[in-house]
Amino acid sequence: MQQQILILTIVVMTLVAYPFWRVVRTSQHAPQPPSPAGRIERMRTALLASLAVTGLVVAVATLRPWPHDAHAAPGAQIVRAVGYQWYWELDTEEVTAGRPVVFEVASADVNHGFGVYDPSGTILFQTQVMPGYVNKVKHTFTEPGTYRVLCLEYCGTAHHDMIGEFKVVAAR
Ligand SMILES: [Cu+2]
Repeated sequence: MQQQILILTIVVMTLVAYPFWRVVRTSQHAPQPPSPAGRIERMRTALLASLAVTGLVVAVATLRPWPHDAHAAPGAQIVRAVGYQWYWELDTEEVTAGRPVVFEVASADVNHGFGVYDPSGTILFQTQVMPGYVNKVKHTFTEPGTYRVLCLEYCGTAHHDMIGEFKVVAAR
């Protein structure tokens, strides 16, 4: 499903970008009046181009460890989690550090957000929890401890109470 969404996103982005590209291409063919501010224009163009390249590089670099590319690697631990108003049900209470964990997350009722926090309360990753979908997110825990799952999508009166827990234990 995520693969199809990615392909759809790229296709739609291409369709949206095409008219802009056409306008830019067409405007370059129009005769340019001699401009005293030509140097500034060139600098502006260079700045915009460098910003675009920087943005692309940063986006690709930060998405490289793509957490949603959660194909079950050999040796991965699978944790199935279901969100309910207002609690989490995890089919595993303990995972092992140093081996990838694939969380398969679903909802029994409304939209929730599956946010995993380390023992110090720092969020590690999150994924959306939607009725009718199983979203996968992969993470390899390095530190043993008690981790918490908090709902990150307002889902009703006891949303704040929606806290789950699991343990990460050292590899034996
Ligand atoms: Cu919630």
